[in-house]
Amino acid sequence: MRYNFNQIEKKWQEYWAKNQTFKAENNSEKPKYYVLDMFPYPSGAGLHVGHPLGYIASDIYARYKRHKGFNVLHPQGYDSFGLPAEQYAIQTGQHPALTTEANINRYREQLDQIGFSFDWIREVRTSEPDYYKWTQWIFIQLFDSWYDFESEKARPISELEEIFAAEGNSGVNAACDDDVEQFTVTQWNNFSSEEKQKQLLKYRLTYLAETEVNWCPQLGTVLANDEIVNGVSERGGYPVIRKKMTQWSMRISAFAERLLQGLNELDWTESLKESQRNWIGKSVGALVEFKVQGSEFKVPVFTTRPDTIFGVTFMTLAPEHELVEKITTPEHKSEVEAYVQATAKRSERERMADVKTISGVFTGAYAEHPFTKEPVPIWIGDYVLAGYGTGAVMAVPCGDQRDYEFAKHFDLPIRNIFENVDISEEAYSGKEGTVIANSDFLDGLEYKAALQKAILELEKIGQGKGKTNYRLRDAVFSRQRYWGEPFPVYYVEGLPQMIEKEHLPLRLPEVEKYLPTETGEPPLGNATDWAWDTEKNEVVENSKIDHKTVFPLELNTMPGWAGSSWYLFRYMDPQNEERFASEEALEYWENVDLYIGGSEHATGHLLYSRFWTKFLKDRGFLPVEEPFKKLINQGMILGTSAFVYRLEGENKFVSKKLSEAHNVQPIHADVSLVNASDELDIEGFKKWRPEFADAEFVTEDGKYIVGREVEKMSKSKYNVVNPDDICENYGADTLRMYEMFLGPLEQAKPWNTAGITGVHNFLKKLWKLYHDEDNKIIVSDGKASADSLKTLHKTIKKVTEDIESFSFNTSVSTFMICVNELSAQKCHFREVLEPLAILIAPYAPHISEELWEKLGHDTSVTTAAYPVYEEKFLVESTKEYPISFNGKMRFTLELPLDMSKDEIEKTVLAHEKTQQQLDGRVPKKVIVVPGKIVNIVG
Ligand code: ANZ
Repeated sequence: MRYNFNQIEKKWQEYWAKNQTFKAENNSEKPKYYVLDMFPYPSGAGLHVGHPLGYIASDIYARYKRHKGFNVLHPQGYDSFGLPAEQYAIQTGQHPALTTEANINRYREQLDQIGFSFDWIREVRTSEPDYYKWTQWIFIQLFDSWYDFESEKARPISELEEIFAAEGNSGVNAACDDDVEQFTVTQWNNFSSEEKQKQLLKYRLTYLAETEVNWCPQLGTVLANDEIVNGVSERGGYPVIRKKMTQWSMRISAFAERLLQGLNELDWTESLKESQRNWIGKSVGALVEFKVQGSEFKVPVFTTRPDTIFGVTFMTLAPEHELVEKITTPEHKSEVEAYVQATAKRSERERMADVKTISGVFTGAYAEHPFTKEPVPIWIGDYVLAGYGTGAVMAVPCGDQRDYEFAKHFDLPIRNIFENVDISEEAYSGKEGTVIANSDFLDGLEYKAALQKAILELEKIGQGKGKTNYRLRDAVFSRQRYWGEPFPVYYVEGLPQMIEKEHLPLRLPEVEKYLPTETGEPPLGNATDWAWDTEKNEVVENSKIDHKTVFPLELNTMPGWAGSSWYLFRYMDPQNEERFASEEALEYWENVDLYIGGSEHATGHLLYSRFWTKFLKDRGFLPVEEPFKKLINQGMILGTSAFVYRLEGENKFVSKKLSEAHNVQPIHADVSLVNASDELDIEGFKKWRPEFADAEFVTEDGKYIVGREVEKMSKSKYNVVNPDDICENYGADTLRMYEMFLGPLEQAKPWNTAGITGVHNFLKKLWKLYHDEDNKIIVSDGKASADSLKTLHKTIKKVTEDIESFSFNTSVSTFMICVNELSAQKCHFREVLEPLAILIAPYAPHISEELWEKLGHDTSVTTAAYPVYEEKFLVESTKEYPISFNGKMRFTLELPLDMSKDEIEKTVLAHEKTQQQLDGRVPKKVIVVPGKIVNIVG
């Protein structure tokens, strides 16, 4: 074989590892550039060809930036805590650390084969104690902080204590729990230390609270909103119910406005920014207070439409609203209780998604309209969500569709207060109009003016004020799992205490079983040594717990997103034992310049890491406010599944054509058992699964033809293509270029192994340009032709533009055209082939290293400067003149563009073809337009 890719690729992979070619320096004269991939969860299945797509794109860019003179940081690691390893441990009893380690080793082998330019010295693993020590440390910092809306930043909790001791809490504008009560300086000073701790917990950025959570019984854990899809768990598809539990939460809602504003500075796609904006869900409106008739109670509601206050004909509370129990009249009690119980079974998502079912009950109580003082019946209904706004609405059937449907259904009054809104129309919801409600202050006002005026009047009577609301909820941070970061927390009298920094990491204990305990405690409840000795500052046996010096430790662990929220900073200085990263490293690298990963992280990981970054910046631990400056989502690579057709109830398969005439059940066949002409390897298929060993096959012309369908690439669909096989058969350089060639990076595209030979042949052709028939290098030092220089420079121009705009698929085709042209020109000149080897190095790094070495270099091609495009090679120096006789074009003639008029005339007349045309006649006139035409008359 002339182009021996297996040998070449192995050689250079070893060279890069040995020479630490991709080691990034933490200070350098060069400008810095940080390219990051979303690090993988090392699953047992290994990588398929869909996984490396984004890694290849970022690797091309990282390599390109090195050629361009940047000090590039391009690290890789593993998000190695998580559910699958734990579930495997439950099934097999194998420690998750062992399976994780084995999976990581497999991933590493696969990644190494593809020739990535990762700086492996900086590898991080979120499940390693020297990493999670800092995740625990960040948790402690959050516990030690509160959010001040005045200065719009997180501040140390000690400063809040000082404020309380100096002026009480009435002047504090902080993010806090809803049930905070006001206290004076004297009251604060008289609080016991326990009471003080309880008060502070209501302000801390991570806090313990009884919250309504998404509980998944089958998984035995709480899930975050973004871990639930269509009402079931994203992982496993199990039902999720709502349940009250004491949980650690993160006060991310304090950062809502900054998370929203920060988006404006980011170079992310609009669609991604939009999904974060929706998730944050800012609404500007008012808080209006309704008094409950005949009681002390008040119902606050959040509305975006205070202008509709005169259209209120009833109120609706969420069934979970705390007032429901208190205001329901005895006659309605049993009906209300039954309804509350029934709705508890439905998840919030389900309730939001369901716009058809109308259900609710009357509480028997009435509120008083703030202006008209008329009685307003109070209902409960599950279209009102407990977790949004105040969990109660002022219902306006003329302005809100759901209120309208509810009123219709229960025959409640509907009052149109708008001059120009027709509520008999189907979709009038959200329409704005001039108010005509017999109100002395709103009538005649248009929407905006009415809105402002209503708030003003509500403020006057002390029953309302302007309010901005966010849909973003605080994030539940506890999981009832084993394989996650332990909280650095022990409990004294039920109150959480932090373990001091110098005693971290708090290591995950050994347990017998990875399941919850018999009493329903999380798996850490199975550990026999899980108590904190505050004198020795170490973990001791549970039997030593005396609640004097030895205390119980927290049994929950942190969620999957803890470790991934800050990993980008650890890569900057991964071995640091004193700090999560040194100040110098953080100052130098700042944040990620280019981040590539899947779009499924739009609202989870990407929002949480922005939150932690802002927090760490506020507390002076980071110099930047945002983690990822530019972000690209790679599209999914789809698999081409293969189907065989089993006759209903029989162990007999019919070929594709015959399948239409029968009652068949399509079954996935492994794509490795099918050739490029869709023919099934019947014997292989029989061996593949024991139940098919005796199956019969009805063929077409002796062949069993499978059906094909494009689906998500996944192990369960037997359509995965293994990158190892591609590397073995065609080489990593072919794999890299082919993955890019498939189509635009951000689009979904099907994998088709048959297409790979085209790219492979291209690389062989590239090899041939540099070699003779005997596989000897034939590059010479002479002068290349103008054509070859033109080919080279137009390639430099196009490929550079393409890389800069992340259009990698079009660069691959540009390379193909370039190599075709140079081959046709028989160009073997160093002047052209040397720059070409550098140009292609980011895409096909192994072959270009080999060619570079053969060209006589003793340093890696990665150190070579990127070729510079020169316009002059593209400028035409000659012109193909059409030569006409009496206006008729007869032939063309190539002449230099700088020839004078006279010279052109002489040259044309002297040409033999002109002589032939004239056939002895003397032309009357010769018209020459330089750079355009020559016309001979006569
Ligand atoms: C009266 C009104 C009149 C409303 C009108 C709308 C139109 P966004 O924009 O999503 O913030 N709402 C408030 N809290 C709710 C809850 N917990 N569950 C369900 N709906 C709730 O929507 C705010 C609007 O949604 C509020 O304004 C309230 O209905 C409703 F012509 O109040 B509105």
